[in-house]
Amino acid sequence: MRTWRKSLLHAALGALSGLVAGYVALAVAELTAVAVRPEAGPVTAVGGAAIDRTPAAVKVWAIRNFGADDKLVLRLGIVAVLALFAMALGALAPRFRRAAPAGVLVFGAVGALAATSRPDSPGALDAVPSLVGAVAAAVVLYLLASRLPSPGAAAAMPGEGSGVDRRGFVLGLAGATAAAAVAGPLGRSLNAADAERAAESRAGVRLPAPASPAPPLPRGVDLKLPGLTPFTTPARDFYRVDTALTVPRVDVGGWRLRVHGRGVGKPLTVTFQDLLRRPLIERDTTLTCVSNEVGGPYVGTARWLGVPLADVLREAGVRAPSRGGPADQLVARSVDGMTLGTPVETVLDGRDALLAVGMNGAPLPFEHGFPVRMLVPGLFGYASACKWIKDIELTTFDAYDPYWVRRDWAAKAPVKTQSRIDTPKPFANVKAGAVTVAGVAWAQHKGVDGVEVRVDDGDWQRAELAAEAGVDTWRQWSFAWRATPGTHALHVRATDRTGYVQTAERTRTIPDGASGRHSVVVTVA
Ligand SMILES: Nc1nc2c(c(=O)[nH]1)N[C@H]1C(S)=C(S)[C@@H](COP(=O)(O)O)O[C@H]1N2
Ligand SMILES: [Mo]
Repeated sequence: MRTWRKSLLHAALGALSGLVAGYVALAVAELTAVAVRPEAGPVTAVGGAAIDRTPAAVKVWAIRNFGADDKLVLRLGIVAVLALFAMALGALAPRFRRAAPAGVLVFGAVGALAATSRPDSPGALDAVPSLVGAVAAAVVLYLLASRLPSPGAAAAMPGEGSGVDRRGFVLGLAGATAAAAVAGPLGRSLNAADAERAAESRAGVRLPAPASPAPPLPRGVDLKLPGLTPFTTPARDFYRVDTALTVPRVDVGGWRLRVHGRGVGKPLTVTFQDLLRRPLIERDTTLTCVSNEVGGPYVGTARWLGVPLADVLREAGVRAPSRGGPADQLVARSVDGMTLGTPVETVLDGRDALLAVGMNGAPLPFEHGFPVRMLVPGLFGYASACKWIKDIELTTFDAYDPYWVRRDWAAKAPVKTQSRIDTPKPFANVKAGAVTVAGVAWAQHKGVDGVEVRVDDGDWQRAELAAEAGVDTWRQWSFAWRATPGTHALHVRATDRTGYVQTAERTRTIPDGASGRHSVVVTVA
């Protein structure tokens, strides 16, 4: 065999060794993470750290392009990058027998740093899975590479063939692959056992009937038109926005909520059962994300069951700032280290702020915050709706910036009055004549008073409003359009109960939510 061909072969075998070493690293790290905690696994840790450091604009872009799949795309990306680097290090390994395995350790260090830097990391222990995985991979790479001749030695190898210790290399490769193929799934299934326990604990939850049921929905809140979003969003269709790479699965038996901080005369720690023993209320409330573009999908309405947050705060001795309380910001912390800040005044002003335990008649889905989440009608989710909540600290806006505020989002974030055209869809082809234009409008805690539609540059015309469920929910609307042939732009605007007419001025989502009007272009034939 010619020398360059041999070198190529050795590099290819080296790359293969690198790939197997990378596989070993992930599998061993995953197994080690069982003993530490699942979130300390390198892919989850690096992904989480990446999310923490991603500029808001990129986050919004990722959410827009990948939707709920954004986390899967991130994971695949991390694994792909790791595989590429592992193959590159492997290809260098025959020539650099010691340096290449040392390079693997550098990767382990990156994983370890990422894991310990997460806001929910309890500390140095989180570095262990990445480091153990990296050491295992370095050993595998070193052993495999020593079965391959180094480029200089190749010519000097006696006899024919490639100069590879074939038996040793193949056995080593097969052995390492087999070990990883056992360790990885074993780790994952042991981690899954925790998730299963949490799922069982959720299945065992019996939600009591509310002391104050939701007011019955008036007839006609739901126009049930084809293409129009239903009034109540089924939990499986409810938008999901969070930074959690793996959905936290909390065993409700061990769950506690602590209430403490400035002006908390009587700090509390409550269990899930403690919450269920309190008088529960049920309310229909619309939740919106600050990252929702004009016309976007991150808004939904559900029937939430929960404990009035104001009751819990008053029991803890908290007073509103307007009554001399020393804390103006409530910081909610989740089990995954998220922090969200809410004005104390809003929670205590009489609106139905909740520690929610139920959504549409069932315990919260894991994706939406099981066992308990916060909800404050009238505020964007990032400033009020902490999922997987475990801690409430009373503090001030001056003293503390929560997660999103540190990333340049506004500290206070009331929902902006908005409206959306659901049907016809953008660029739809419709027949000339009677066409029903319909959508939803929201202005939580103010209420929607009117919706108007404009065709092209015509006059604003009043749309029909569906019945109103309450000021905290969205409202459907419809408009009977006499469509004439040609291309037309349909525009919508809402007026809320304060008399404010939705502005045409477009702003970006950051720092405090998009403004502007939704419009849809359709072709009429
Ligand atoms: N723990 C945690 N809670 C969170 C978030 C998060 O990233 N982590 N995101 C918030 C944001 S930005 C929004 S809009 C709502 C979305 O709630 P949903 O996913 O149930 O629709 O949750 C809020 N609560
Ligand atoms: Mo959000």
